[in-house]
Amino acid sequence: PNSYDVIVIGVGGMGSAACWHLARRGVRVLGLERFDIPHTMGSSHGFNRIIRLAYFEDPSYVPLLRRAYENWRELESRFGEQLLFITGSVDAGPAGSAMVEGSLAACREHDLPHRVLSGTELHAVAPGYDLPATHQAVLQPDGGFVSAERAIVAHVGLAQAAGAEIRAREPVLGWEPTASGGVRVTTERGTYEAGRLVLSAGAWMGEFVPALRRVAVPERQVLGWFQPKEPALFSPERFPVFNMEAEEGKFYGFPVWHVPGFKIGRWHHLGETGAADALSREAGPRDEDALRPAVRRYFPQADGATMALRACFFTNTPDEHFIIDTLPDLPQVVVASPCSGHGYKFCSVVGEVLADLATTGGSRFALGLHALSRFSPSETTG
Ligand code: PYC
Repeated sequence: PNSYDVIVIGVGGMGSAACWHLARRGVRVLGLERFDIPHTMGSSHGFNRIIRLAYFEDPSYVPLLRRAYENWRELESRFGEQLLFITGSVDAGPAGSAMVEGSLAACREHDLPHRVLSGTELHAVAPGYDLPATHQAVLQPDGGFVSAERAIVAHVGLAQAAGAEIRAREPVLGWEPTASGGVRVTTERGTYEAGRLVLSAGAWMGEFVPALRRVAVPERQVLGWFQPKEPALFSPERFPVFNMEAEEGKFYGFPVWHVPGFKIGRWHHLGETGAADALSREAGPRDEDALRPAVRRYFPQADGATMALRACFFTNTPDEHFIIDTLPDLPQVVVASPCSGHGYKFCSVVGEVLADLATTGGSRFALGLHALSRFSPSETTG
């Protein structure tokens, strides 16, 4: 009793996917979640998250992305509900900007279909956009969004059907390695043992691994939804998801879906970092002020009444690449902090990678970009 092959701490986007990929292999898995499943306290709420193939952050994400698309498709067919919505994606900014150049580099290196449009040309194709004529936009047809909250429900439901035990509202108090090379996890309700531990605790990562406190830093983020004057211009059929660099900051956004508003966020919003439980989850006029000028200038047809505002978390590494690794002296502990604001789309493949690391110690994907060894000792010590 109370003994498993793998315990997963944190059943959000990544943890739920890990539970499914472990359970489907016949692994005895326990998933522990401190909040509800799904919940609105972490990094996966607000209905949807962008997925895109022309990865401006680094072309080496593209193989992981290709597998992520395959796994999302498999998940939605097993779950019986559409989870992946293809709208095309736009990466825009002044010619020569990092986003445009990075997106083009990924397209060239991986031979991705794409078009490069001026702001005026983009407006002709997608009239919800009103970018300056001098801006460039890389339009890639495979981009879109994932139904993020429903995908957690899908992963958990399939994991349970395959035998996983998932416990919500059970905060973990701590974990320790055992003499036999496994782990012991203590919660508010009991003590459990397992051969392996997967830590996918999002913004609470540093509380479970103090060495990660400086390389997995929670940041408050706010999403806003604004009523379009002409909603048809912002429908998923006519409005590709976007990331853009502008004078006012870096923004990202979505067509109207599940809320009667065009959805927009600003990367690193107001720069508020701190411990997860200390960051406010309220959202108000200051947050709207950070978003409204970009709506007015670049999406004037969406500059209507505020429909909703929601705070959530990024968990940032210094280079904004992920952490997917085992702990240096504890190979039985897999740590996953694949966020830095752009991780959700990868849940379907990261769950598989975490299951590989927990069962075989390796992965068929090149994970060097996401290794803990890239941080200097001063970043990962007390
Ligand atoms: O991955 O496109 C993305 C994204 C934008 C903002 C946060 N994540």
